[in-house]
Amino acid sequence: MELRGSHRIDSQRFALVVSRFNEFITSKLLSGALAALREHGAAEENLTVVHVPGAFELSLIAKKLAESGLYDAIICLGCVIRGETPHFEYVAGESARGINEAALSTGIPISFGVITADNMEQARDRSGVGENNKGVEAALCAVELVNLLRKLPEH
Ligand code: INI
Repeated sequence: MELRGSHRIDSQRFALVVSRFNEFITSKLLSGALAALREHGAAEENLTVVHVPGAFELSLIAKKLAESGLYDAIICLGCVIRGETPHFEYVAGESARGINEAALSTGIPISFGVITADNMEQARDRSGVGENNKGVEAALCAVELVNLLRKLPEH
């Protein structure tokens, strides 16, 4: 047996949590993610966008949204830049840890669309138009996991 999740969207509901810190970059992640979801069939009423201050706050809100039972997947979007962040390791590390913990404890896919870059140039490169956009990647990852979970054998 081989199982794969497709990128087809029918009635799946998504919440996107996006941080304001480095908004110049995160706004591009958000538009990339929304465009990808719409392209694959998402209806407007099934898309919710929630804004948080920074990448550190993504996981708490993602967890609350996952626990609500209103969403099939959560997409977290943020940008942490090493050059401008003395506590880079804490913010980036805790953001990743918290997001994964929220996914594991709720059983709801929560994708990690957080750029962790050494400088602004790298961050720009990862938030471009099309596939070079971490928001697009995180959105498609969430769709794939929702569809894969639907196929997993029940136990
Ligand atoms: N938050 C980010 O999303 N990216 C950063 O680069 C960043 N820097 O540079 O510090 C950042 N800090 C804020 C952090 O996410 C929290 O909002 C803050 O510490 C309050 O909890």
